[in-house]
Amino acid sequence: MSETVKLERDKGVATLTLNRPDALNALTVEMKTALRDTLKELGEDPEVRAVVLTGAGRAFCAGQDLKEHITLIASGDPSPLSTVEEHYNPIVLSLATMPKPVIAAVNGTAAGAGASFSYACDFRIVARGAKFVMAFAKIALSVDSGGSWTLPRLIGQAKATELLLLGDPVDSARAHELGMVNEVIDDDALLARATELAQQLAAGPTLAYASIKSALHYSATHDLASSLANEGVHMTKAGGTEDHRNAVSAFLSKQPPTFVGR
Ligand code: T3D
Repeated sequence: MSETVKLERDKGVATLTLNRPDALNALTVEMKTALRDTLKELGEDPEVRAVVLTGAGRAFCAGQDLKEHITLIASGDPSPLSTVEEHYNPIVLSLATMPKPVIAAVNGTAAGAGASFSYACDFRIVARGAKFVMAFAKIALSVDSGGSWTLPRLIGQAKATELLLLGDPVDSARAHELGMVNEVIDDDALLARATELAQQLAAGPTLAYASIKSALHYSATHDLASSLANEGVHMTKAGGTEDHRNAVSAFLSKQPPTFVGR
């Protein structure tokens, strides 16, 4: 795999580290391709039951690598025109719809598509020194990587509009107040906390988590009646799992449940 994305596995937890620290983990074609393909593999791997996404060095991810971007545009290469479709969209869909929990361990600045990646994850555990910058309009771009969908759902339309139009940095304390992030942690304890949460989730009912994620996504764009029907489908599926049967038996015999992810 490309050196620009590091993958480590420990029991059920896969940790992906964006690894171009000198460029604040800005996204090149090589890195976007590696991230897209690795996320797909992790989604399909039953041994992986939780994923952590983080960045090497002082940033989480500065979004599109603008040096590569401008070089490609200047050379007449058409690939910048298709990168949203080819890279950003599949990456975000993998993060958001992965059938297992995904945690963004936001270790530092998250800008542009880098910020949007974190919004697509199920949890954002954030270093005290981190900040979010919706940098798109500052360089006369629109918004991508799902920021127009996820951000208003996290903080409401008015604040999302403000962040996207003004592009001012939001520090970790403000992000927590706004409801953008789940936890703010001292910088040097961030990865340990994100890993602890990932291990807890990896020991959980993976198929039930996948169903809950899917039901939440469905209900975001459907009415109550359709969402109720969809919940019924998921409940039937979850009710048929080994984890459900074992957890109910454990509850009735006053024992802690053990989840095998099936
Ligand atoms: O075609 C398409 O659809 C394109 C898709 C685009 C999706 C996007 O993500 S658009 C948004 C792209 N990202 C940005 O506009 C963010 C640009 N960066 C910044 O605003 C700031 O650098 C940060 C807020 C991220 C961090 O600020 P600070 O003060 O901590 O660091 P710095 O000094 O600005 O940057 C340090 C180095 O990283 C510097 O390099 P140097 O001068 O030391 O050689 C800087 O150029 C480099 N860097 C930062 N961001 C990027 C970058 N290099 C390439 N691309 C970047 N995005």
